[in-house]
Amino acid sequence: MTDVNLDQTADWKRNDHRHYMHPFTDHKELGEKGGTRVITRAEGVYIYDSEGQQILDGMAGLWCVNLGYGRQELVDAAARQMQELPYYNSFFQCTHPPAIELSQLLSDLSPGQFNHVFFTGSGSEANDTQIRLIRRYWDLKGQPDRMTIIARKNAYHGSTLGGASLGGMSAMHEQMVMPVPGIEHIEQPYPFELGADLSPEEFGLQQARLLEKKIQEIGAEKVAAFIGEPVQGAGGVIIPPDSYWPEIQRICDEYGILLVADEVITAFGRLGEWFGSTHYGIRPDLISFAKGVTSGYLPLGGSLVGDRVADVVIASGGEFAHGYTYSGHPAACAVALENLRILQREKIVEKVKERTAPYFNERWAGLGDHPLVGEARSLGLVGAIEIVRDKDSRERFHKDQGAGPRCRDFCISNGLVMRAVGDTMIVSPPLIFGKEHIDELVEKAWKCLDLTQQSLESAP
Ligand code: PXG
Repeated sequence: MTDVNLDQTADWKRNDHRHYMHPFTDHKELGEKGGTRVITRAEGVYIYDSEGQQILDGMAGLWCVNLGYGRQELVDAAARQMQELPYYNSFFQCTHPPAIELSQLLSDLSPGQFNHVFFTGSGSEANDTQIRLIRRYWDLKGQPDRMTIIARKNAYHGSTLGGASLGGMSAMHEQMVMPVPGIEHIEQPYPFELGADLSPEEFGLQQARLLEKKIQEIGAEKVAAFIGEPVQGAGGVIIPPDSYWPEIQRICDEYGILLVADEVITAFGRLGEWFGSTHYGIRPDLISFAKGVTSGYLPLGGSLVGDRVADVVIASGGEFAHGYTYSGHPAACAVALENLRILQREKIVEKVKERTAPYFNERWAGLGDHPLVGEARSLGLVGAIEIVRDKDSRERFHKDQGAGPRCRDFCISNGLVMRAVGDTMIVSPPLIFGKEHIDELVEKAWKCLDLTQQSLESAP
């Protein structure tokens, strides 16, 4: 049990407010609302704050702590590696065992066309790497005019200049003086928001064909690649209809453009497969990964480079002028190796597919009966609920009423982390969730929806 020291907590909060600039945070508003919650420790699927509250982590940290907290093997792997070789680079004709072994294991675990890995420190850097690889590929192919990368609105591909430019977050674009040129966005496959009365099958095809339309508009000879998350995570767990991805694959094949799957969230078991691409039956040329590769214990990301690209970028010779100090960091690679071996040894991906996800999907769907819920959707171990004023018309609450943020605040004060994306509530629990955790998650979510409804009625 954490020692509860309220003076220390007040001190932390004060200094946090004074000195610590948080990611994606309105500090003025945060200060007015009483500041941050100080998380001091975690165990299994629970986090604990400095005031002694136990909170069920429905988000696996930030979509990453897939094995849960407190896995001693991961701690030992990091400590052993730090003792032996805490750092060395892979530039200048050097390498080291953890990076070699991890690239070999990732090649074994990924679909057959992947035999090379480029390591980065994060998902954003992984997507920046994809931009560099795509441009290098088309240059070497003698088609340098293939410059445009097509991405989607409301996609999240990171916060570096490249990642944010690929992403389709308008709030981020508004703050960017210089987005990377040559990136175009098409509308997303979001059935609840945009599907109107089309069948899921029809809507999926319609949204995929926006890619074809865009390619024709730009001119196929100028299009380099399409990038998408198999399931959009930060955008609100947007699960495309089954017809969507096969049609995207058909279009990429027909026009010869590269397909990039951003699997920063969906890789390593999240959708019940090692890669989300496998769930949707697509054959990407490049895959971005991060987060779950180390269960978040140390930062690591990368690009899986498919043979189509590797055969050109590597085999043509010449230097690929790209790399980071921490590309293939030994301690991060050692943790990733141990993390992936645990997933293999304990058959966690198989368990998610056969047991955990089916139970989660069934219980989560039950939230659709709540009067405030317009839709409860899930796939594998990601889920979303849409808060609405009217179930039939899907009418939303007024933005100023902040229905989603209210619900999120009720959740955390009732011991549950559930994120709000506008009025869409989302979860992505650790893959080690048991039935009892799913029951606790769903029961707390229902209770907090009740509290949200009461509060919207009493103070709209
Ligand atoms: N691609 C995807 C699909 C992601 O979800 C990134 C790239 C960038 O990864 P890094 O490691 O650079 O953060 C992400 C990250 C949220 C939230 O609010 C989601 C992410 C990051 C921060 C916040 O859900 N995803």
